Amino acid sequence: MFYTMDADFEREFMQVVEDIKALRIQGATAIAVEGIRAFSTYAQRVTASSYDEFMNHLLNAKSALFGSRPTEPALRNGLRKIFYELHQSSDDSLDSARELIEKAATEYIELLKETKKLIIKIGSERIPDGTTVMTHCHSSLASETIIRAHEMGKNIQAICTETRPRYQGRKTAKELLSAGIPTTMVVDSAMRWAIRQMRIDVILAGCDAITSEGTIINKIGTRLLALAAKESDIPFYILSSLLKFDSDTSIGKRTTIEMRSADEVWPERPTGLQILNPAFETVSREYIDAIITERGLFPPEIVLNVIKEAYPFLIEFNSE
Ligand code: RUB
Repeated sequence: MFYTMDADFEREFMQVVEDIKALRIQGATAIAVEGIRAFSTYAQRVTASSYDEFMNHLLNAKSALFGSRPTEPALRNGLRKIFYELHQSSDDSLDSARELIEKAATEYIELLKETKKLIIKIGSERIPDGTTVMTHCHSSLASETIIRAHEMGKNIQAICTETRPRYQGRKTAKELLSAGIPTTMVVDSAMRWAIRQMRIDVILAGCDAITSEGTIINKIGTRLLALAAKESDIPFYILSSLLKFDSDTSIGKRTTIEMRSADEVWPERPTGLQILNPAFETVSREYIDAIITERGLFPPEIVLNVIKEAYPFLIEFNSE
């Protein structure tokens, strides 16, 4: 794919792509931050004898990142922002292109970090004292929001799911426990049971993608959790930066749901057995009480209007 396959910087870049694919870098926010950082570093180090050759290298790097996790618009939006700004610039010297990329990448990473802080602040306010909070998989936003509520002095108990086949729930359990929060884990198929039996007061889930209809996409099992929450009338909140908007959905495309390897489920499976391992699923807006974003807490129905106002550039990107 690259012209200089043996260069150290290129191997380092491809290592980040592999780490994202293998979930060593996991969760939408971390994927976006590390992916954009790797792209910018690559752009600083790749050599080229012309602007066109430089752009070819960048386009290859962009498509390697685009292909790493197909359900991650926050990463794609950062890359699109960088290319958008490159196209807007009239200066086609390599030095100024590199500078522009570094600046755009840093701004985007800072924006993601800033949105995260605001979401955690709003989300932790929403968790009442003396409650049991449930979450699914590992979302840095959900985990850190629960921890913040605990640090505010609220008496919080947590329930998390195991999250097969890659057990991201263990990461959540370890983080919550080491923050001093009494935590219980259930297997995924016990999520409804837990809601019925364990007096859960509120559910917080993360988000990988937001569509123009206000549907959100998160780890497989999230819709089941939302359905079970509806049945028992438990408030169900999604924590998400609006930078996770999939702008392609506003021109009629559907968000791709990543299908992962059957080996993650059963490496030594019997010959002929087909295993499906979808990584994510949609949750329709009628199951979500509110989305908690950097622009506040509101029902998913109005998400497109809020995104248009907050980040008009996200809407322009759908021409890619
Ligand atoms: C992780 C997952 C998380 C979101 C949000 O899936 O679904 O809830 O990515 O994460 P995977 P964050 O383990 O397959 O990456 O809140 O950290 O952005």
